Amino acid sequence: MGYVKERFKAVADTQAGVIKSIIAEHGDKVLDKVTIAQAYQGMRGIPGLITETSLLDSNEGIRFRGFSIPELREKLPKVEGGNEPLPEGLFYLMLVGEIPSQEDVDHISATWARRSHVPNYVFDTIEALPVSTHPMTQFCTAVLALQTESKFAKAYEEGISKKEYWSYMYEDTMTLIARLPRVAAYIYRRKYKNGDHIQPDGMLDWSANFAHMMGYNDEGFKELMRLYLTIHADHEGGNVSAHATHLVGSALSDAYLSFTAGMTGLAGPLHGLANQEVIRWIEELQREIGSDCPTKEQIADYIKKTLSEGKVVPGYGHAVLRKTDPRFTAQMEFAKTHCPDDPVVKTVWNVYEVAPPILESTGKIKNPWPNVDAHSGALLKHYGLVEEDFYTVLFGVSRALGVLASLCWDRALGFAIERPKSMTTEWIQKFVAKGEAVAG
Ligand code: HAX
Repeated sequence: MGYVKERFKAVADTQAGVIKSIIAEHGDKVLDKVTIAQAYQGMRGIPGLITETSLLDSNEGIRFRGFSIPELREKLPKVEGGNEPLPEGLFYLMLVGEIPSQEDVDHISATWARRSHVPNYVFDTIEALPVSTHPMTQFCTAVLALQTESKFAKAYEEGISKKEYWSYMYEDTMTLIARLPRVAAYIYRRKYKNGDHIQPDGMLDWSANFAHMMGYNDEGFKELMRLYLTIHADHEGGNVSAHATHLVGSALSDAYLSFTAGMTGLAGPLHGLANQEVIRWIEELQREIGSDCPTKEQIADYIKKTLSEGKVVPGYGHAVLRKTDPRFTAQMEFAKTHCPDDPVVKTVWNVYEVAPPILESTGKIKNPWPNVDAHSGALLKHYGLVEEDFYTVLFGVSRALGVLASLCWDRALGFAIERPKSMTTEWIQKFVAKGEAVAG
């Protein structure tokens, strides 16, 4: 067993003991009430999930094992001469609960490089789809094709004890994460670069190798990838991609099946596809105004037009956050250092100045501030990655770190199959009429 796996098992065993006594001593304590409005409106704010890897505060933003994004940028190991955190380090932190050493991060980089070989039939499966297929559909299909490699599924079929589930889930997690950049880069080169593929470079870290296989060797882009793949990794457990992965995993579906479920959710425009939508919205704005750098007045008019057409302003709003997303701020800081004069970046910053008061004035949008997706496209475009329908795949590669680390935790803690209670409107009507619960 590798030493990271051993460390994970040791902390998970301790945590399992803590949870056991919490349930024994406090299991019948009530966390919150659930209103009828919450049941109808996306279960917003109902505390009903345990996710150990990160926690979201609506005003402060995400913390990974207690560390904010600025703290991670400072404390996580970096490549020599680099300024941005290595996502390998964040994965270790989410799994083990401590900031890793440089040696730990190098160990994970090397493990992922060693496991990154993708079987040819996965590429054949991708090739069976029309090139025009959306990259997220190609990505989900490829992950499903990889499922034939699942160690968990094989072991389960052969018959294993519940106590061993975590070990096979861990192995699948490490292999799947190792292979995702190769799969994603293959889809990128297939769709946009005439199938002119680039072989991996096992000496590079996970993000730099991904950039290299997509065909980007600029050091600034590699740094962007390290930051991007770190900040998109996790956003506690209730968001669609994390929850879908966790839900499907609770049926003991393996890492490949569970992660595919998360990715089909990430592909929705109200979730991960918003990064593609933001850049399209900005380009439409530029086209309509006939300028690369529309004025704040022109942007304001365009936002009002978008709202009057009954559309959302992509990149703004959030189900939980009520302030500017710190993932937006981290990208803004990166842009200030690397590309402050880029016209798309400047437009993103101008939208940031103009949009919140307009969105707030509608009186119904609960969070008028930008989310993670409002900035990412402008940075990618700056480095030449202009194919915006690929952006959600990048998000998906990063999201694997959080949702798969969480799946390892789910199996190590022996979490139960998820099965909340649903009701019909007739049930609600009877409940309201009687003023008390009616047996379902
Ligand atoms: N533009 C226009 N209207 C918006 C809006 C926006 N950016 N954000 C919210 N609203 C509207 C909602 O559509 C809703 O309208 P109706 O009452 O007519 O249905 C109303 O304001 C109240 O919504 P809310 O309670 O503030 O927000 P929700 O929790 O329902 O939804 C969303 C959160 C993120 C889905 C929403 O803000 C949105 O659609 N934003 C634009 C898309 C986007 O950026 N998504 C990415 C979110 C981050 C993420 O998951 N990234 O992966």
